[in-house]
Amino acid sequence: MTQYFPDVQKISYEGPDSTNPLAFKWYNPEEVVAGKSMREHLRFGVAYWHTFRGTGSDPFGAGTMPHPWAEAADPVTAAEQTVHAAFEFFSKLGVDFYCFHDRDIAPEANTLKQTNAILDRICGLAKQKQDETGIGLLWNTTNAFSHPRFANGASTNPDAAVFAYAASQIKKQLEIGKELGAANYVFWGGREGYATLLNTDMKREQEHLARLLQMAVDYAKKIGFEAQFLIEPKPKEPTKHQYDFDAASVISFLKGHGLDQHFKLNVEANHATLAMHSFEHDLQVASMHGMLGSIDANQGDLLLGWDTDEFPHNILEAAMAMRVVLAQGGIAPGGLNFDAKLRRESTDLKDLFIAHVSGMDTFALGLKIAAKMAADDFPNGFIRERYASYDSGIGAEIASGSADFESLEAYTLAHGEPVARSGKQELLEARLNQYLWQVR
Ligand code: XLS
Ligand code: CA
Ligand code: CA
Repeated sequence: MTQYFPDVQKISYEGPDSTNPLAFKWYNPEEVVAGKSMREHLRFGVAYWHTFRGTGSDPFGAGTMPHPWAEAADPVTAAEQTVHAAFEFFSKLGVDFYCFHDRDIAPEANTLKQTNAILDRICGLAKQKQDETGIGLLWNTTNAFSHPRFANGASTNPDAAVFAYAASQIKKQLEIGKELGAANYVFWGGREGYATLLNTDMKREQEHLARLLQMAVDYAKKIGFEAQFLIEPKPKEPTKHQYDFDAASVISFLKGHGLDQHFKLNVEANHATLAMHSFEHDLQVASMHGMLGSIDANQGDLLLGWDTDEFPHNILEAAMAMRVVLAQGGIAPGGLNFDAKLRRESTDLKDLFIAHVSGMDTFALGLKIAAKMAADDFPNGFIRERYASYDSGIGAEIASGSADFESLEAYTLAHGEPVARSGKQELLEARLNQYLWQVR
């Protein structure tokens, strides 16, 4: 069998002092942190589209990256070779999961029927590799945005025939997800949004989006596909106004259409920052509604206003993310998918491994920091204390709903001016830095 990465052996854990770029410094899969192995906490996944199909092309130039698996006379053979390369990569890296869109794993043919036949063939091979390696599908999803037919959206397209096409594609991907035992299924908005109200009936488009989601729920039930459904928010790109703007707007959309019990969220770091939120903010919004289902672990560039999908290396951001995950008791059946791509200038095949190793180490270290903070009740103890006035007396009456304007006025007249209490932000930031530098 051809090896696509002959110079890379299975990545092993060498510990924080290692200088080997192809070894883990922090990610030690069986090491137990806060009662569970790192592998169980982190559930890392590799994104098929960036890692095996992303060539480094940008609007100013062609691809820069060698992809030996894509060299074949016909696209179906290339797709088969890519499955082999992908599973070699997953096994050597030591991840337990991967994610794909229908159109990354198999090429599109002239008709939907032919395309589905190719998809079945390639996914049959993927299933065989899953069974051989024990590597599972964290989620699959549908690409209803790249083909020109989706230029004006998929389920929000003004043309019902395009809605029907997108629905047919999603139907097939739900069947594939069932076949491959996907743990989750993702709906990312693609081109579900608009550029100008001069040509857009926003209310109608959003109603159609809700119809599509309901049909997907119904069909999954019908075929017995039990994956967790996830919606992935993003505020802009490719459209100016994406309908799934951020966690808060997706949750209110789902609740408004009676769909919230069927969906959770797949929160991506770079999408949160494009929405002018911190990553931890959008995670917390999803989590506090019981709807944080999975994470696209990447990083944006705060100086660039687009979705740069960089590999995560910001330890502070990873620690704050893992704090939210630990507080809700874990991320399963979701996981941490590296929706991240190499910079165009990173042109060695080995860079793919180096980038994933660094991302996995970043989140493993983030997990350890977050676990240490949780064990010390930091900053949770401070936060609880800050709101303690609502635990008894007048505060408990407000929280339980038994207070009203008259009783609160009587309280204020009797007690006078509230005593100022410091929010202690600088103290907390200084302590946080101690955690970042002291964990081992
Ligand atoms: C694009 C999204 C996309 C989803 C899956 O910005 O991140 O890749 O994760 O369709
Ligand atoms: Ca992205
Ligand atoms: Ca994503």
